[in-house]
Amino acid sequence: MTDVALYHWEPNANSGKPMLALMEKGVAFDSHYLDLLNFDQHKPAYLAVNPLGTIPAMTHGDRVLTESTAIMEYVDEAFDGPRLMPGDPVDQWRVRWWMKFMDQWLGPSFSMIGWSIFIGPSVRQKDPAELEAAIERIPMPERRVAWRKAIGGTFSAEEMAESQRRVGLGIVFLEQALAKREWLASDSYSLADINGFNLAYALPLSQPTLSNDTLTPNIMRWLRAIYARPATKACWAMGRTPMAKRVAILEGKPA
Ligand SMILES: N[C@@H](CCC(=O)N[C@@H](CS)C(=O)NCC(=O)O)C(=O)O
Repeated sequence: MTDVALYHWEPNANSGKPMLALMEKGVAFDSHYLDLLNFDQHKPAYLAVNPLGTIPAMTHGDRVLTESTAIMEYVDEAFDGPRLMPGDPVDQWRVRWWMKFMDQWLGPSFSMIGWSIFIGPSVRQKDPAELEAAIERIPMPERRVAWRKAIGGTFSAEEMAESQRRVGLGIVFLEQALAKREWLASDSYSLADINGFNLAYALPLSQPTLSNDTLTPNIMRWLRAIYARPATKACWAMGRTPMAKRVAILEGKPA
């Protein structure tokens, strides 16, 4: 019996953050898989949980919690299990620095590339009238814009180039930080690592010329170490799409 329910899509980006935090803490939860490619997140049953129609959302008893990073912090505070926020104030600052950097600056760029190469091509063959009706049901205007661009393949060359530039710079920042310490923000595994893994787990596949064993050995070491954790393995085993299955690249031995 659990009074925790998580509404999520794949172990990836925002959905994967609370999934992995809950699993690291050993918190049992009822998993409600929403198929983002089938627009489940805009259907009345889910809008009753999160009227914004974005995933993830978590319920704990009668509390409804949204925003993936804030949910992770709640999970760490509200439940027993290994601490995912370090105790030292400077380490805490570094965890929050990375999470802000990833959520506000780097994550949206990974997301634009993912929506352009995976989400759009995965749905655009559906009936155009059905797609238009599905888009009209999206509560947030900015999400309607993202869906239209993904389906139409109309992210501009400038915005795609800017996203690629940010991803390239993010890889440099990650490699520099991971050359200094074992984990991203402190000497212990933390929410920053969970956040980062959700963005970066497929880097050696998605950005092979920028991230590989030769150019970014510390990122590769870090990704493999996170994927070797039992909670990560169990979490990514919940993936249903080819996107989450890309994590298998981390099973290979270093070159
Ligand atoms: N800032 C929010 C963003 C949530 C969000 O936009 N999630 C995406 C999936 S990663 C989503 O729900 N997209 C569905 C849609 O736009 O229809 C969070 O971190 O939870």
